[in-house]
Amino acid sequence: MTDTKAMVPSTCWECSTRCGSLLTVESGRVTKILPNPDHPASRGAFCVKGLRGLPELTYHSDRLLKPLRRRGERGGGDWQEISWDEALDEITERFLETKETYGAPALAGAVSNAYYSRGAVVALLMRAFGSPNWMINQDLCGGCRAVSDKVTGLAIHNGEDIDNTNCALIVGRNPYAADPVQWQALKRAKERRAKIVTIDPARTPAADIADLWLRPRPGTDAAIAMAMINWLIDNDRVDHHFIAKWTSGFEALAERAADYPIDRAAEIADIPAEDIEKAAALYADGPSSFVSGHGIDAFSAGVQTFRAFHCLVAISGNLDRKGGNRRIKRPPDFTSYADILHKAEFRLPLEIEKQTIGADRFPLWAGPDGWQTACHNPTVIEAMLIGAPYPVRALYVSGVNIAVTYPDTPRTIAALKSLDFVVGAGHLMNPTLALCDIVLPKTTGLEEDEVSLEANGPCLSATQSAHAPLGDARSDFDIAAAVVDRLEANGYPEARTFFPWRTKRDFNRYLLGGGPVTLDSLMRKGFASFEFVYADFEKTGFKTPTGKIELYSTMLEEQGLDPLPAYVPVTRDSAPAETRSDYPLVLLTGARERSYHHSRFHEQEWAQKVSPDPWIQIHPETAADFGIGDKDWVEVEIAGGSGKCRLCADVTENILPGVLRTGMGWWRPEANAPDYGAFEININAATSYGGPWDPATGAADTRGVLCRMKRTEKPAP
Ligand SMILES: Nc1nc2c(c(=O)[nH]1)N[C@H]1C(S)=C(S)[C@@H](COP(=O)(O)OP(=O)(O)OC[C@H]3O[C@@H](n4cnc5c(=O)[nH]c(N)nc54)[C@H](O)[C@@H]3O)O[C@H]1N2
Ligand SMILES: Nc1nc2c(c(=O)[nH]1)N[C@H]1C(S)=C(S)[C@@H](COP(=O)(O)OP(=O)(O)OC[C@H]3O[C@@H](n4cnc5c(=O)[nH]c(N)nc54)[C@H](O)[C@@H]3O)O[C@H]1N2
Ligand code: SF4
Ligand SMILES: [Mo]
Repeated sequence: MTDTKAMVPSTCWECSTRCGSLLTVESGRVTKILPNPDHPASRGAFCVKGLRGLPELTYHSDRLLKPLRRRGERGGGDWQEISWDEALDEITERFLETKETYGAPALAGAVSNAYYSRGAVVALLMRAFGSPNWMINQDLCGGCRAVSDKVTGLAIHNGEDIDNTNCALIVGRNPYAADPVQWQALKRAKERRAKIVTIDPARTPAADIADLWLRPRPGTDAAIAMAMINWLIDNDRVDHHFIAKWTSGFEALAERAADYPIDRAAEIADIPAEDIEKAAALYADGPSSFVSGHGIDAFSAGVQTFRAFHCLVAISGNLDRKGGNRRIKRPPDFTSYADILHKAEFRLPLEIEKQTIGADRFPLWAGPDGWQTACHNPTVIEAMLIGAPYPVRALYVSGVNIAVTYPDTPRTIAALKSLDFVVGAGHLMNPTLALCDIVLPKTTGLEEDEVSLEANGPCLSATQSAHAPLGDARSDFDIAAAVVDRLEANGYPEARTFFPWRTKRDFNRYLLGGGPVTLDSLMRKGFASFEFVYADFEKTGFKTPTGKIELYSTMLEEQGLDPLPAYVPVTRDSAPAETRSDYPLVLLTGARERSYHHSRFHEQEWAQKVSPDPWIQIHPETAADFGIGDKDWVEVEIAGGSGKCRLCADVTENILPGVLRTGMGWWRPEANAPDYGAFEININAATSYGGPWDPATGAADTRGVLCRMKRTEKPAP
């Protein structure tokens, strides 16, 4: 432990923005966190979750500091402290028992966010047991854009070059709440008079700063993008040189886009035709940067929607151009967490990977050729409950609160309860950990080292431990490494293949490889810039079957899917008339708030003060129609959903009439275990995970769904 005062440069990892930080450490505690103005990606941007959320979580009086074993029935809340040896022995033994009885694929992992080490660590731990099954929450997050990006060949993940752009096209993104780095860059762009075009059914700060705000019917953005493509082609505003040299399928795209004259798109999206034309003209002036968000991802037409925008980026010549959308840059020899998942030396035999749940139906998403090789989550939940396509009987959960953040909470909780053995790693008791047999105490972002590649900047970042872990907390890496040691000792030497590193330091060194940045120099500064060039495809080409940007996607075609982008009519438009009259409203979920990160920080008093209740935005006309006043509580039900949720009305013109908009991730740490309000104020208690699913990713509709509401009482505290 450090006794004297020290300053540690680090990187906040409470969200994937990953802002550079400066930690003041006194007597073994972090006493102050400041933004690091020198960090090339975040440039001094920061948020309250990093400033207050992280230290208050780390030093919280209820923090989990010892491994726990359930006593009595699952979810009964009776826990016994045990040693790490007992916990790790039991986990290894019970997982091996399940493997013996049902086969290795009966073991599954669940984790969030593949841009942290824990994603790769959980996948490799499952592989060490011989199971290809692990769930990641990206089908609910950025999965549709990632698959569209991959099949089109762009590789632009988060590469918006806002500081050099003339026009930011913000679609389904609320950077004010979601990403302070992006928000600051947009404000700088505004100051130097770059144009801002925002497409969002809701009025957000990004709509307020926009030169042009398009307010479409939810889920209709693809029609707008197709009309913009058509306008660019008709008005000869495309980049002919780029198209001829670097793309395939332009003629076919042009023909398809001709189906979307501006008037037709305006009608589909219910916005003025001249606004689409203005948007196309502003974007065509360029260089333009497409700033996309979750508002057009995570729904059953997410891939096609992104395909339309991605083709727009390509034909306008904005790919990897200064001020456009930069491709992912990396230092030589660097291995990312996603690379590890695909590297030959860490793979299971093909016939086993083919058994990954969901690989048969969504091969671009799940299994050996899938974007991250993970499972199709709703099908895994189903397998837990009904034993088909085969039984899944044991689960390792780390860094994801699935009882709150997966759609259809009642079904997720039933699935967790049905399992033979569940282990979870985390920081505080929550509705998911409450249903575990063993709970493991996890280190926080102040107690662990991590290396990450930042698309912004671009640069490498280092998170570093400011002090030794509190109590007996351990990192995800150390937990997995200790289980792999036990597997090896128990006669499974092959387990080591998937986890060759003994310490996280070895692992971090492995990521940096023989490149120009050493771990010591990275840690000393907290970040490292590296050289990069724009238009790198001139040297490398594109990683698609044709080696070109595939406006016409051969990978989608091979799967029997539409190789050209299109507007796929929103699911609700084809619902039976009876359903539409029973559920007359449209619901958007997932609006971000600055004080919470999904289900995180709800235990903290400051956050509860900033945002005490889960809100739902309702237009004044809609509120009047339903007899609902501001701050009334309403009960919401979703067509095809399996439950209800209570939310507090925010009557506001910021949302369209007939559309309701709410957040997600609500529970109350102070409420009764094991549910902690997960059935009451959590929108996922009302959503469905059961499809329709995006045909490429299997993503379910988390927005744009039919719902109904009525006045209700405030839930008891
Ligand atoms: N403070 C905070 N920051 C976060 C998070 C958090 O929980 N808290 N979560 C992080 C994570 S994991 C993610 S994925 C990001 C998500 O952050 P964003 O990408 O910004 O996504 P959302 O807030 O879900 O939605 C953005 C906007 O899309 C709009 N929208 C909804 N439906 C449609 C539609 O059909 N068309 C269009 N054009 N717009 C639509 C919504 O009204 C909303 O304003 O935020 C990250 N940052
Ligand atoms: N209806 C609806 N559902 C949604 C969304 C929506 O918009 N609408 N958004 C979706 C999106 S975009 C996302 S990203 C998901 C988010 O879903 P989750 O990832 O489940 O969200 P968090 O609340 O951030 O939960 C993370 C959990 O991991 C723990 N944790 C944090 N860091 C670590 C770590 O380093 N190691 C370990 N072991 N644990 C850690 C935290 O304590 C917390 O309990 O939710 C999705 N669900
Ligand atoms: S935006 Fe906030 S929570 Fe996310 S990395 Fe930056 S400081 Fe941390
Ligand atoms: Mo997300």
